[in-house]
Formats: sequence, structure tokens, C-alpha cells
Amino acid sequence: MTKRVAILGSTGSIGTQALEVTKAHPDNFEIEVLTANNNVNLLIKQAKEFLPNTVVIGNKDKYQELAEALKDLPIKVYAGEEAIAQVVEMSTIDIVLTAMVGYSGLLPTVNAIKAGKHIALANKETLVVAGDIITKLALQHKVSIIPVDSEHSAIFQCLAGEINNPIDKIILTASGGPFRGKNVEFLKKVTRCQALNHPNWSMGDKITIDSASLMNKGLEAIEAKWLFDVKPEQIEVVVHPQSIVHSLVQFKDTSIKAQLGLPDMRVPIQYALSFPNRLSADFPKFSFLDYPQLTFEQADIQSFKNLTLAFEAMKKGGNMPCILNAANEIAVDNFLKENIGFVEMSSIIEETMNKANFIASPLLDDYVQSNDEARRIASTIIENKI
Ligand code: MN3
Repeated sequence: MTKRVAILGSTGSIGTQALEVTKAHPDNFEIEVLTANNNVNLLIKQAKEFLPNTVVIGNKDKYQELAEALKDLPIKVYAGEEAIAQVVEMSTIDIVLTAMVGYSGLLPTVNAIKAGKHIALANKETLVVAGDIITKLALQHKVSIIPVDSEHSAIFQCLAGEINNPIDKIILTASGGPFRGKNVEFLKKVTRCQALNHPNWSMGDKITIDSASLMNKGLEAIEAKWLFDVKPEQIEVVVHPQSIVHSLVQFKDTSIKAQLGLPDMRVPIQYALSFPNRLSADFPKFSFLDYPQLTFEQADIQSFKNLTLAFEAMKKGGNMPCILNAANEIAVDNFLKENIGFVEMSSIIEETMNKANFIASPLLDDYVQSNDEARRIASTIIENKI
């Protein structure tokens, strides 16, 4: 049976790889909706090739260009964030791949779940910000949230067939990023260009900076807490520079299951879209002979403060992870614009966490407001610095 797929964020790193995966399996997947934030040229090219029912561009200024380019094709064209949040409700969609960047993934994901669509979740910030609401909604509307993040896909695969066997511990592996083994003095001087140069994974700018600062692993710990219903104490981070063991689960009998492979996002993307089946693929194959040494070490939480901040936010709960995430998005954006240094990102996030209003049991609206408030606070801190 063909699955009809909506890809939110089709022009990004995950989105383009997802299209590559679906293209290789035309009998299994049909592209129903494509959305992009800003990259109108690539969206036009994708629309012409995959002929979806509907395309949406987030930036309304690009609507004319998009509509004009597609006017001879039977494709509906919309623009704006509201349109992205609405289009996921279309009756002809089976699964929504959420691959947009940051907080913007939240409302479309909420709407998609309410409309009964399965979610292939690549936007971890959705669960970081409002994991309680998202997981409750998914249960209520009987939809699956299938992780695309490689670590969570690994854990999800390890848990297949373990329905009544509780998890003792989740072990998230981290590559350590480009600055593994460096101290704070070094980190203070790193440039935008150095931080964007990840050793193992090719990804978008935001997540690449998060990987370099280890915030990505902190966000992933929070993501894991919600996806697998575990306590913060049950989540351990281990640095594994080769990025071959994608993550592990330990069960009550001390047995550990791991999922391995070359670092290639097409594998977890394809699994999330084809779940519960596995489709064939011609991706490069892992060989132990190419990797005689797989190594593991402790994360340096002294130099990489973001990981500690994320665990603190997770333990505090309520809207604190939402505040952490918002402050981080502002910090990363300003680091990319070279307004602030690498280490300053952590101090801005910490200060925002101290200043923003804490809410123990937030509703969706509270999250929307906390996100705005934390962004304002973080932006003000940065303005006062520069
Ligand atoms: Mn990951």
C-alpha cells in the first residue's frame, strides 16, 4: 500500500534526503504536500519533480514567485505559517514528516496529530518544548510518533518486540562534535566556520551548532524522556566519536541492545516512513573491518555547559525546557551572525532560564507565551552585550 506523505521543511537537509528515499520507492510512497520556509527555488524544483497535491511557502513574500512558476501544473499553492499549520489536516495525508527548524514545528505537529496523522518526527524541538502535550495528544488520537533522529530511531528499533519489558536505562551516544577534547579557553575563540564543520554528520546550520555545543545531546535527552517515557535519571550520555553505535537500551536483566550503522540520515528517515516494515536500500554498508576500534568516553560537562543546562531544565520540568530551547535558538542565531562568542551561548541560556517566568503545569498557550518571553529576554541580554 502506498503511503501518502507530507514533508514539512522539504528543502532542508532532512527534507531533501526524505525525497531521495521516497523517490527510490515509488510503489511505497507518494508525495502529497511539500512545505518550505524560504527556499522558493528549490521548492519549485521539487514541486515540478514530485507533483504534490499542495505546496506551501512560509515566507509570504515568495508566494507570487512560487504561484507563477507552478501555474501550469495541477498543484495548489499557499503561503504563510498558518497555511503550513493547516495543510497537515488534509484528508489525503497518511504521515507527516516534521523536518522544519526549531520551535516552528510545534503548531503544525499539534494540528497533524489532532487530524489523526502519524508523525515521522525530525523536529526534536517539538518534544523539547511541549513533550507532555504532544505525547498525550498522540495517545488520545491513536497516532504513532516515529523518531527520525538517529539516536531515537536506534532506541525505537531496539525496543521493537519489547512491549512488556521496562527500560532500565537509555544510553544516548554523542559524536562529541568538532571540539571534543577542547577546553573553555579554546572554545571562547572558536569561529562560526569551525563550529559549522561537523566531523561525521552533514546537517543544517542550527543543529550543527547545537552538536558542537552539545546542546543537541541535551535536547535529545529531553526528546528521549518523552518518546520513551523514562525519567531523567534513566538517560545517560556517552561520547562515541565514530558515530557507528547510534544509541543503546539497557533492560532490567542488564542486557543491552544497540543499533549500528554508518552515519547516514537516510536510514532513520526511511525506517520512520516505512515503519513497521524495512525496505531495501543501496546505501553504503558498515563493515567492522573499516572500524577496528569503536571507542567510548565521558562527556565533558565542565567545558560544555549546555548539556548540564538541558538536564537541569529536564529535571525542573514544566516550561523550563521550552525556555531553554527558546534561549538557545536566539543564542545560536546570534552566534551564526557573529554577534556573540561560542561560550557566551551558554551564559545567555542560563541567564534566560533564571529570569523567565516558571510555570509548573503549562497549557499550550503558556508554551507559546513562554517561548516569546524567553526569546525577548535572551535578545535583550545579547543587545546589552553588543
Ligand atoms: Mn541526533
